[in-house]
Amino acid sequence: MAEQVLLLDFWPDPSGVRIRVALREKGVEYEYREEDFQNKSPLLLKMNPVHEQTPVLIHKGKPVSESLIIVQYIDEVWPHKSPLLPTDPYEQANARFWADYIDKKVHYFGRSVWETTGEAQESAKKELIHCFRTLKGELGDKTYFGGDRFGLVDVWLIPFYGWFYTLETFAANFSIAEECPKLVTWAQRCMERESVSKSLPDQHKLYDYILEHETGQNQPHL
Ligand SMILES: N[C@@H](CCC(=O)N[C@@H](CS)C(=O)NCC(=O)O)C(=O)O
Repeated sequence: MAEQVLLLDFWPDPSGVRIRVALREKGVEYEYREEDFQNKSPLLLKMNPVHEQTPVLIHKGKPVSESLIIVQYIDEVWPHKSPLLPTDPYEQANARFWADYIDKKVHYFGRSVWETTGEAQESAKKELIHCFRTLKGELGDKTYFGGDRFGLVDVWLIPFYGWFYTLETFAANFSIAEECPKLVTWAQRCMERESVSKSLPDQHKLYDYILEHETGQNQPHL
């Protein structure tokens, strides 16, 4: 492997999905190594001693951690194919704003849907739909959040498309396609990209994982 790119990852993790998508968009060959959080590898502990978390990208022996930092690093190291971040500083700040929004809101309320029941779940569903509608407003009539080009915000949001089946199964009377058809159309468009379809975990496998692990204690939280 000419570039010596190794990804320490955990298959259901949306942060890891982003790195896989970004590397595939760039056509970067990489070695994938799955982590076991019950028994973290010495390499993970050495490469990310501060957080001891995946994803970690190890490039030429040097580690880069935190998904937003990793994706920006990938964009800078392999700038020629499919730029993911806009070059204009304002547009770049705007893309980072939406990535931050997705991390804080979509991730949080998405998990709340399967972690709660009753009124709390109803409230999480409403908040999540509000987030999706807000994002739909940002997408507008564009092909991608990045305009004609698939970019950072698309990379940030698309892993959650893999959660839709789980969310709709955990919560009764919940159809994201009915609530936000435009967002589902955008996601389906993204899924036509090999970088995305090859990187997202199977939705049923993800549901089984969440059902088994994410409602208990002491498990890694997605
Ligand atoms: N802010 C980090 C979050 C990474 C993260 O949450 N990783 C989880 C994946 S499940 C993890 O490593 N959990 C194991 C642990 O915290 O011990 C990023 O964006 O890369």
